[in-house]
Amino acid sequence: MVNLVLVLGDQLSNGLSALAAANKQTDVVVMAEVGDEAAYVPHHPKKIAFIFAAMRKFAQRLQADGWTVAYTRLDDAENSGSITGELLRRAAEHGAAEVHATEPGEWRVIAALNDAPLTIHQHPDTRFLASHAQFEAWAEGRKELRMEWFYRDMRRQTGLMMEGDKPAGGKWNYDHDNRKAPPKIVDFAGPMQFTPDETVQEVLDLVASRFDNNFGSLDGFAFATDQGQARQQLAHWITHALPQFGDYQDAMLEGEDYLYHSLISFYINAGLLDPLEVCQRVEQAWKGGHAPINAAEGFIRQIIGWREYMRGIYFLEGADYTKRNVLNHTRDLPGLFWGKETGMNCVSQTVDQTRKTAYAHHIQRLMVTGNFALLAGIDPYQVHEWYLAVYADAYEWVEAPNVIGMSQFADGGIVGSKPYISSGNYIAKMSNYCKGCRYNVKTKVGEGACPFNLLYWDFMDRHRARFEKNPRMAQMYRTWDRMDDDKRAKIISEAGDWLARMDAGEAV
Ligand code: FAD
Ligand code: DLZ
Ligand code: SF4
Repeated sequence: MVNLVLVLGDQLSNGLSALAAANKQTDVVVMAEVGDEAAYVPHHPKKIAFIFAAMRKFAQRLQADGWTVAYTRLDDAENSGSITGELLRRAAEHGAAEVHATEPGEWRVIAALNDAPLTIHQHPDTRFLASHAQFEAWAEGRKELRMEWFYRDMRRQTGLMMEGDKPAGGKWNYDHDNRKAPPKIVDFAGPMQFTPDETVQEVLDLVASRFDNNFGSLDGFAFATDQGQARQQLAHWITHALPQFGDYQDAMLEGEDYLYHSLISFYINAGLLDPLEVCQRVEQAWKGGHAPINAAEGFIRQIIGWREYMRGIYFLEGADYTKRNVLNHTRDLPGLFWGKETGMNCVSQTVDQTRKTAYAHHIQRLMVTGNFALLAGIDPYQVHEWYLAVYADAYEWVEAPNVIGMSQFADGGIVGSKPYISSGNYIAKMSNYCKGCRYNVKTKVGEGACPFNLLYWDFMDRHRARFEKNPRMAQMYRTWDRMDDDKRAKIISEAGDWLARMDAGEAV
């Protein structure tokens, strides 16, 4: 009996549960580059190129390892254009009875597999530390699902940076030491650059010819595209940047796209790196005295804490999560997210970097573009689709809770206890963007006022009923109330005018 084994573009892992459930001698692995997956949002060309190149190389590896692989290229004449279409076609071709799949990371694809007229076994995705049942049990009966408590359980479960049942160094969390303003000089040259080999070059030509109209540049593609290269990037980053990672985790510097960040989310999320192994390597570096505790703990928390927690929330909350909009924000996503000119240097730098690299680090995503979208009242579903499209590490299970939850507060406070909003002050403190800006961050209202300053108070005022009782926001409402009436009215009126000009397509 022949069965099929489905391997999706973000499931490029040796120990994948679908492969473990199959028989190498008799079964056929199905991998397919399909129009549906390439177009459910207008993905950045670098993201598509990365996924297709990594898929092709993973298929080659499986074949070398003795598997039979039925691989569909995007431009194959028989390509049906969808994952289920390809499964049906291959099932008929090989007379296959059933399909082994690993549960996809998106409700849309899970539903498509459930609805297909085939017997498809969706095995749990064991590349994560916490199963759905485990996360549900953790969430059960809690009033608030705070990441910190979940993270501590993950530390205990993995034993990472633990001394018996106590956290190494006596504290669970060293975040306090991870908020330094940007350094004068960044002594890390950034991620490794991998020259495209023949497989990658072929994909680049395909993507250039088919996805030329998508937002994003394909120029200078130098991502790792297989497990060996991804491991090299990890080792390179541990050697050269991990020691500084903690200190400057939240900093932003014009012209420094990467600072001390690891740039491994592309690889972990596609399956080329194993998250636990990554954390063990970082723990070893700390134990060997190569990196300070705040760097190692800060990094490990992102992976076994935030990453796992976000996935838990996505699957706990269900398929309607991306449609949540508790703040009733309805403004259309303005053109400046797609590169239209704006005088806001922080936004323009972040969007342009995104266009060039398909990457921005956490604080750029949260406190520049995300903060702006939230303050401006943009429809969170449109914001979600933008993030899903433009970042090479974006798959819905991780992107949606970060955007709908953490960044846009559209889930009403499941992920965050208060909205991540700030005036221009935060950006001025954590970056040098304001120096090159048309606006003045110190100006709160009137000529040249930083839009983040105007929009911040406008947001606070619009959402007073919801937030004024939030103890973490009460102080800001007191500050607002201390301003005289004229000033408050002027801020509201200028914010409205500024937004109207943006909506009308002016280069604000
Ligand atoms: P580093 O800063 O070096 O961090 C190390 C690793 O920790 C990352 O590789 C990632 O695996 C993990 N990590 C850190 N923060 C998070 C987080 N909040 N959620 C999940 N994992 C985390 N991350 C994605 O992987 N895909 C997304 O689509 C995505 N969308 C985001 C959207 C918004 C609005 C925000 C605020 C954050 C988003 N993140 C997303 C989280 C974070 O920005 C990226 O994981 C990180 O920037 C990736 O770059 P890096 O590998 O250099 O990370
Ligand atoms: C993101 C993506 C893209 C662009 N293309 C493909 C593809 O052609 N074939 C495929 O198997 N997977 C692709 N992916 C990844 C899927 O969209 C991803 O597996 C689902 O969204 C579930 O996370
Ligand atoms: Fe951004 Fe305001 Fe600073 Fe300009 S002044 S870079 S808009 S925070």
